[in-house]
Amino acid sequence: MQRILVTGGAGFIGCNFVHYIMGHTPLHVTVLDKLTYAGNLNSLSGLPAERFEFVHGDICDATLVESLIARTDAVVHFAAESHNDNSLKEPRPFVDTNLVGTFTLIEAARRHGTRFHHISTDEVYGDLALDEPRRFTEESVYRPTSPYSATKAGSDMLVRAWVRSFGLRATISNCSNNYGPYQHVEKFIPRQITNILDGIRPRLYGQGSNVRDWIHVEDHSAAILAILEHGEIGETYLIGADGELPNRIVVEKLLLQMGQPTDAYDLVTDRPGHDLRYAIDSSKLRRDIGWQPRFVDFDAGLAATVSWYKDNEDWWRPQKAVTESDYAGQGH
Ligand code: NAD
Ligand code: TDX
Repeated sequence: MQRILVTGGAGFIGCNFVHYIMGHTPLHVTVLDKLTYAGNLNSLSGLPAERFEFVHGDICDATLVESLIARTDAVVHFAAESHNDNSLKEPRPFVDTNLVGTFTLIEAARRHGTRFHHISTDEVYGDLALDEPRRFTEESVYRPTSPYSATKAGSDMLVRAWVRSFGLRATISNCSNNYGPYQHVEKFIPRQITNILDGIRPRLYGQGSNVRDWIHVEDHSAAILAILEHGEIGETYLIGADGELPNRIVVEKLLLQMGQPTDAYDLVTDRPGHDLRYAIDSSKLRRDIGWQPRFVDFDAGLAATVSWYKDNEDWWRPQKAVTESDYAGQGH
């Protein structure tokens, strides 16, 4: 394997993965990204031209996808519409990119016999009760609840069918909530950090009791590379770092770290259909591939993330006002 195609490489997890690959392998990386509101070329600045190429385009463009896959050894597919709140407002782009885009990529990959890794989410499994001892495993039943998670579930099913029917050489990973640098300010943690920096009180949906299972984005990148190198074709791997926390606790930690009273937040209108709790059992990945998370101290990871947003206002500032005015329109 010498050349990889990374779709969605100008987004949050994609760009972190590209930086990880540059630092940990000799691979050549081509990024294919449409640069939607969520894509940012500044996240990829300074990469060595001899090992990195950026292509501005749509994963639904079959001709472009065909030409790129013809000259690549493996595809790592991140590109997606990724935000639940947007999917509740305007689902169409989710169907186009997450379903038709994935279909377009796997059609080309099967024609060329190209190794394919599909990036997905724990949200395909629906949600868990707060007091349920069970966590999601690779055997859990698919029960997506939002337009976002339904289209991600559909894309997983397409990949599985292409493996079985056409011999596509694919693996799938379903990861829990990521945090770290370069995450769009629409998402929970960067929204609250940049709100506090701007003197706006953090906004918790509902009662703030929903639980998310946090993993540092660099641990996600390491897991993807390990699966690409050592994963078994046709297999699904769940990625998680045992980082379950209620949203309210995360906001209290941020307020404390940023020198504010820990009750200086507001409860706002809940998200319709808001999933209660996600929790990942990543035993298979740890056992079969030998991966382990390195960022196990959440408070330290959060503090580093706060520092990153303080030091990189130029990166997030252009998106902040439009994101907040969009949220205001939704009562959030
Ligand atoms: P993101 O929204 O930050 O980035 C998505 C990227 O895809 C952007 O650069 C955007 O321009 C690009 N894109 C969108 N539509 C495209 C199209 N039609 N053609 C080409 N490029 C297109 O998303 P993210 O948070 O980095 O998520 C990346 C992947 O990881 C997604 O597949 C998501 O479902 C999955 N995932 C995310 C999380 C999380 O916590 N953020 C957790 C598990 C899985
Ligand atoms: O202002 C907010 N207040 C709030 O309480 C925002 C933006 C969110 N929330 C809550 C909703 C969720 O319970 O915080 C939690 C996290 O919200 P998001 O950042 O929107 O993430 P989530 O809906 O959990 O989905 C994320 O993880 C799984 C990613 O956006 C998905 O792409 C990924 O698949």
